Amino acid sequence: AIIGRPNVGKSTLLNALVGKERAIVSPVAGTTRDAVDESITRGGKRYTFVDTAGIRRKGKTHLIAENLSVVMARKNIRLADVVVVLLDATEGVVGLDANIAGYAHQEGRAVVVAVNKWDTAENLGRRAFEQRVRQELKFVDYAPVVFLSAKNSSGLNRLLASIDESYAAASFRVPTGELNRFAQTLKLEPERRIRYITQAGVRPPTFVLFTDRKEKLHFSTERFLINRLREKFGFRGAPIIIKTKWGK
Ligand SMILES: Nc1nc2c(ncn2[C@@H]2O[C@H](COP(=O)(O)OP(=O)(O)OP(=O)(O)O)[C@@H](O)[C@H]2O)c(=O)[nH]1
Ligand SMILES: [Mg+2]
Repeated sequence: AIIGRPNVGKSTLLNALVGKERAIVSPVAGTTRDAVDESITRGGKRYTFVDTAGIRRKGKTHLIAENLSVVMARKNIRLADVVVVLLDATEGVVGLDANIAGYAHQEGRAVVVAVNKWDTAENLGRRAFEQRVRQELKFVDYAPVVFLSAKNSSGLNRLLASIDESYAAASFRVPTGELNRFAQTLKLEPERRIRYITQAGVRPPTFVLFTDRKEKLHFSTERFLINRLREKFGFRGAPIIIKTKWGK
């Protein structure tokens, strides 16, 4: 699913990926109302791309916590194997982009951050822009960042490669024996031992940790563990979920 604010170029990207004018493109924000999908086969793999309505800011009323665009986007996010969070290079990274990345993270999806309209912003420099992305989109620090121009169909191979990579990472399973040998080398908190760890699921990669203390893992300990798992096993593009259990 391609998600993002209105007018960042989601429909243009869908059309570029499928090689035809499937979705309506216009400079008016809010053009796409209903999700449009189209499939292609490439390198023996089938991809179904979903172009979604732009996510708008919450309305002024506080009674309705989420507007319809958010509800619809969340649904498309949940149904997707990989979420492409599309940014507009000409506008930089804004608060709403961070919210949108947050939805993808909360739903446990594999994520790729794609910076569109790079044809008009190349002078900004990739490294500097990626730094902005890292600063503003903290939730998805695991996501690869790619630069593209949907209008010129450039950067699409790199995007597809990142989509593949993130999906593979989200689907990766660490064998239990290897995982436990690795876990025994970690020092979590003083006087807290990992008795046993197992990967209970994929998409998203979910680990269940049995420890000897009847207490939730401290947030920083969880971060530490996630970082070590990433260092050792990759999982680029995928969130990692840790569940803690105790007892024998
Ligand atoms: N320069 C440049 N303009 C682009 C690019 N991609 C899209 N645009 C322009 O951005 C405007 C919005 O494009 P759309 O594809 O309709 O954007 P959208 O995200 O689908 O918008 P909504 O459906 O309203 O949410 C159009 O005028 C496009 O021509 C790009 O890579 N470079
Ligand atoms: Mg659109």
